[in-house]
Amino acid sequence: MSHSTSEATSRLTVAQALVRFLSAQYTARDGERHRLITGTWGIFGHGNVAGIGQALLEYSDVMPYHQGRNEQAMVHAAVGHARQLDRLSAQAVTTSIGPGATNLVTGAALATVNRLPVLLLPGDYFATRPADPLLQQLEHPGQFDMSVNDTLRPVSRYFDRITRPEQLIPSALQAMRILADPAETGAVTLALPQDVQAEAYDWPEEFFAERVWTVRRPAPDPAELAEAVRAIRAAHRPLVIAGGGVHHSRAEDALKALADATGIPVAATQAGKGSLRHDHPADLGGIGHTGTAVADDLARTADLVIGVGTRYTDFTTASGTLFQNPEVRFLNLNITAFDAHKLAARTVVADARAALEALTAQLAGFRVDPAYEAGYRAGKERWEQVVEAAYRAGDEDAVPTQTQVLGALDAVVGDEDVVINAAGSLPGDLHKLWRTRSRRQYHLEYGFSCMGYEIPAAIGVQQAAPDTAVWALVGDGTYLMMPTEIVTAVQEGLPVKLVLIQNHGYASIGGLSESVGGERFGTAYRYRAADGTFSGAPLPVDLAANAASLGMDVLRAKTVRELREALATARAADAPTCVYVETDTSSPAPTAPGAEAWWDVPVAEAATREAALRAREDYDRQVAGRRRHL
Ligand SMILES: Cc1ncc(C[n+]2csc(CCOP(=O)(O)OP(=O)(O)O)c2C)c(N)n1
Ligand SMILES: [Mg+2]
Repeated sequence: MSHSTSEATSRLTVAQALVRFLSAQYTARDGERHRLITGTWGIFGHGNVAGIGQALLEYSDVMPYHQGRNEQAMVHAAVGHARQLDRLSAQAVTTSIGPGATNLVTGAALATVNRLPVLLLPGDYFATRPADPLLQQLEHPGQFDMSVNDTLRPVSRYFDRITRPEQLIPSALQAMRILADPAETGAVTLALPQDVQAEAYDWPEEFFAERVWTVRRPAPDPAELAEAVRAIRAAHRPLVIAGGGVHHSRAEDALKALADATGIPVAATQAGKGSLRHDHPADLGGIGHTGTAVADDLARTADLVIGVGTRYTDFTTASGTLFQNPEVRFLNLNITAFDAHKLAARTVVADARAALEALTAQLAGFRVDPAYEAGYRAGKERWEQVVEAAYRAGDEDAVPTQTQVLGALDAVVGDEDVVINAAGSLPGDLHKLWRTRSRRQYHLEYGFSCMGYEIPAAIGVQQAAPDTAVWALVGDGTYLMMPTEIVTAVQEGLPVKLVLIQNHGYASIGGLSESVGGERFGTAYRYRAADGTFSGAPLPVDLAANAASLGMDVLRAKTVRELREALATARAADAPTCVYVETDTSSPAPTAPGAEAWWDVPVAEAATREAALRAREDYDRQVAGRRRHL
């Protein structure tokens, strides 16, 4: 930036300067340039209507505006968008003061947990404080500089409050740095006091110049790489765990090259599934609590676990019980040192693609034992039979089970279709069963597993991939939590597809409750019965009619046959379309394969009820299997 006193300036409000600045930011990776902020979501109130709102109007030719219905949902849409675009682009979200701002907290946490960029622009109380308290202001008598926006601090990777115009320049630059940093990214918050938003200032012209932020690919350190190569060459039963970092880095081809050359098998976390195509001979599908039998069996006996871009959540490690080989060691390739060091691993702190390419080059001549390879290939074939059995529909005129819904969807999707889900019983079923055909097809938000993510995320993905079929899979509980953005899809003419599965409550938490001695307490959507429990008839809600009332085309499918037809119609539709299906939950035999590995949900250590006492005995047995990897 020039420091000459005669530099050109523009007199703009802080809000105008921010919007104009954001419209000139770009990322670059692998020789391609992308708009960093492709659009701004907004819900207006007194805290942003005259500042940011006026600025978005003034700059609507360079900054697209999207209208949302719920602030949390706008963040979900932005997160879905950023994920689809490999974090090379993001969206901004502006809100009013008070409730509009606090509605961001859940979305911000989701973004930060999943390492996905979003720029949050909540309004804030007057910096000049002429008439406190203003509408919706929380007064803290002992901490006068506090506002409800401070709730965003712990869930943001960067937070600043712009209390003077000139503060915007360094802060906006820092905000872009974090958004574009593959190791640091997440929710970035610039809280904007409403008087400051409207204040004019003479901005140096250079502030608005096009700026390109390199999304770097740090190469592995040679010493770390040499250690990694030595460890792999010495391993007898190596296993790769592919995490979300593989996708973010676009490292799928590099991973495939490693698997092709070495025969090392690849299991995937929820975020990493699809790193290899499902039919690649080294792809073992999901790992951990919701993993496949072949992946979890290998994990139990692996002597070297190679984590690539994974955070090792409790689902992946089966709460510390999965890796049972007494000799097991870990080697982690990760762009963040924090994650690389988990499980006392050997580390390669680097970009996933750069690290995988370097490893493959240096592993020339190495291949796993043929017996090991033949063993996991046989296990993979056995698991494919499990998937077939879960998908198969015996009677086309019967009410489908949930796994038959997935089977019908599997038959209708194209290779590039995107399937979105976040919470309920679907994440487990999908992790075990879904046959992922392309790198961005499997879109599971499981870092925060937030009910309500799916529909708004589908909008954000559809904006990023206009010609792709985008499916949001939601349970009835999830639908009831956040159906609001259907209206946004209708308004924008985005042909998102919704598969709405009605099973009258929480199949997921109901099953979990039963297994931990909770006797399904509070997990069914039923009338309160005479004995005071929710064990009456299912509630008479008609979610299909609800979706139709919000403007969706709705297809009700009562049988497997009708479901197939409805899914095919939805896939071809050019308007937002909902396929509504009530699933058969009456069959005592579960249609989804059971868990292959444990998950730690602590059970009551003291109870009067038999179910809890029995569950605790099992719990104590499981805990005894936990290992500490040092
Ligand atoms: C916002 C939010 N609140 C609570 C939970 C805990 N939770 C996980 S799954 C679930 C029930 C989901 O019900 P539904 O969407 O009907 O799916 P189903 O379990 O029936 O498959 C709940 C309450 C969550 N994940 N997210
Ligand atoms: Mg349900």
